[in-house]
Amino acid sequence: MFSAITYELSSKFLEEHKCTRLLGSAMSKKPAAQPTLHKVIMVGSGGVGKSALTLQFMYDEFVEDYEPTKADSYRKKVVLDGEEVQIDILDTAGQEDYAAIRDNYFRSGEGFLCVFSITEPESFDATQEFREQILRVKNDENIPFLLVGNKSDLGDKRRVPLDACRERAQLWQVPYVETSAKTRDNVDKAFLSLIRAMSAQKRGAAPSPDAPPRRRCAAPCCALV
Ligand SMILES: Nc1nc2c(ncn2[C@@H]2O[C@H](COP(=O)(O)OP(=O)(O)OP(=O)(O)O)[C@@H](O)[C@H]2O)c(=O)[nH]1
Ligand SMILES: [Mg+2]
Repeated sequence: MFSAITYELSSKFLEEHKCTRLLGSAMSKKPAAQPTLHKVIMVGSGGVGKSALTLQFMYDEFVEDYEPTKADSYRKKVVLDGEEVQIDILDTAGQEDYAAIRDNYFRSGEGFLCVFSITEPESFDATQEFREQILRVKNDENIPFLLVGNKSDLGDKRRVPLDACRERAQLWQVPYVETSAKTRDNVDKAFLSLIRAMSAQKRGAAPSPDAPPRRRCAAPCCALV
């Protein structure tokens, strides 16, 4: 067996003795690094399209039927900026009957897609409560978080003005993106922007250009629309 200690000692020895070819072969025995795991939670009122967005991102398909979710989890590997990462998505229930169990789900989340429907002002209002609950449970104002206005294909039924969405995102210092789970518009962008922010946070690096700077956010930088 090739233990980590053996590996370290032998690489050091070979390096000191300029045995580059042998060093290469010793290095190839290093166990492959596991891809970083990012835990994403879908939150938002019932019927806004959390499951439809998740299924579109996972399997490239749109589900017309509405079947309220209890809680479903998904796993997917993606290559983000040249690095393979693993994403766990927890698709939670928007229906009020399940509100009591949300705290437990939120606790395990490392990043949140907070979804409302641009056709339903009540679902936009509800994002306020979801945000508060997440901040309370996570106790971290800088938790990676994306505000998502879904059903952008239903522009003629729009009842939440774009300015109001941008204003809220600016107030919260989070990015805003409009998606359509039906046409797939901006679906990858929403998930990947969030994952990029989670990655940056884990590395302790500055957030990606997609994410607005914390605490000082000018209006245009908040919108990914
Ligand atoms: N036109 C249109 N319909 C959508 C879109 N996203 C979801 N829907 C429809 O809206 C309904 C509800 O979608 P779901 O994804 O099940 O909603 P949900 O947020 O998961 O709801 P809960 O599981 O109850 O929390 C379904 O009939 C979907 O087909 C969209 O982007 N455009
Ligand atoms: Mg659902």
